[in-house]
Amino acid sequence: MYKILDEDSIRDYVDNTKEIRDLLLKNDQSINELEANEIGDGNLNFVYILKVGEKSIILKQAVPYLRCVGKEYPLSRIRMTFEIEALKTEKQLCPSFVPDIFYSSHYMSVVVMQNLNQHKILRDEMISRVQFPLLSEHISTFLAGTLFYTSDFYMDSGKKKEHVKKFINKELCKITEDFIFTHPYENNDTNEYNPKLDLKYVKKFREDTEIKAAVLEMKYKFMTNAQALLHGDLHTGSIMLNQKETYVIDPEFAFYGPIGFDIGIYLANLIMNYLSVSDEEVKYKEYVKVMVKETWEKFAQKFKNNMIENEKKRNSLQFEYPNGLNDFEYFVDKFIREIFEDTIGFASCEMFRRTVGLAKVADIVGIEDLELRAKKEAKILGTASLFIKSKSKISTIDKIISIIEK
Ligand code: SR1
Ligand code: MG
Repeated sequence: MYKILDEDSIRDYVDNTKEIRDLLLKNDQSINELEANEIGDGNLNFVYILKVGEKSIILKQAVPYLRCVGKEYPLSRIRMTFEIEALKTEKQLCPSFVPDIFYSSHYMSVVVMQNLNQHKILRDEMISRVQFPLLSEHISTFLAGTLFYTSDFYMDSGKKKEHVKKFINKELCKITEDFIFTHPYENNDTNEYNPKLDLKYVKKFREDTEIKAAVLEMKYKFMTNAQALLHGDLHTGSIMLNQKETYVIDPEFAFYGPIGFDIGIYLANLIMNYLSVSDEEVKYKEYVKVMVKETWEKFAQKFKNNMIENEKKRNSLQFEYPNGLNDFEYFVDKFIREIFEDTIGFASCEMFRRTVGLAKVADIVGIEDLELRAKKEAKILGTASLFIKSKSKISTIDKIISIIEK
């Protein structure tokens, strides 16, 4: 039977669940040796570190409500099933970027996994201005791998459709539809504003027909374009890393959606960090710009390589072209161009919602001087407006960089 765990009751649960007990305790060891601490700081779930001596693991449990709002916002626990299934799929495709999963229980909405205690959350590290030279190499491999190998370009047509069905993640998609693509563009009780942010900036994008139409276009793509299995919430709080390794965690929002969504969310979070930093921090700002550029360019190159190599081996989607692989390459370049435009569109929506919506980013809300924070927020709104209005005309990542520099 399902039961919400806490730091006390988790002891009994571990003692009675052999698979978990065996990970931490020898037969003759008492459960009293177990230390359990809740460390979750996310919006949805509870996360415990379970420790016995030198051994430690992470146990994550979904509760039947949205943690950041409270019990008055019910949310079914099925999200943990999506997280477990997404972790398993991602682990198969990109083993070095996904934590080891030791145990999972759908009925307890629990997953037990590797404790990444040698790694830190990317967002916190960016706020502390720590640089990771390997990050764009790692994230671009993860993105190109998960997004290509779960798409129709690689999967058997029937199996891909089965996969789409398996990942119909209705409730969490609805959260994204509401909190990224709807509420921030209207007067809604869930929106939250910095009191020092001049509401003329909010009014400006809310009353701009071109922006509203473009946001609607992105929302519709999010709802209908089942291109690949997405992580679904790839912000910098969903990445843990050190100087050698990078892990992508928390895929409870996973579903089949548009490829540009994951890339756009990630780049938007890098860009918001960039815009939060003062102009004096020249070297750090240079590093973030390089990350934005490299992530896109490496992703595009790796995705293209995956497409071409696959095309050489088999013919799932393809047919005979007059000029062989050259024609296929023309198609691939055009397709990647479309992903780029979507990436810009989704990045803009993430920047709008993290500024005026319910869920904020610590890079910005951590700025204690509210006047200064408001200046940064106005900049984010202005940049997002420019991005979304000109997404069809921005043809290179260098143009994105030159916009954020200004
Ligand atoms: C209302 S839940 C807010 C956000 O938390 C998650 O991390 C997702 O980003 C979601 O939109
Ligand atoms: Mg999360």
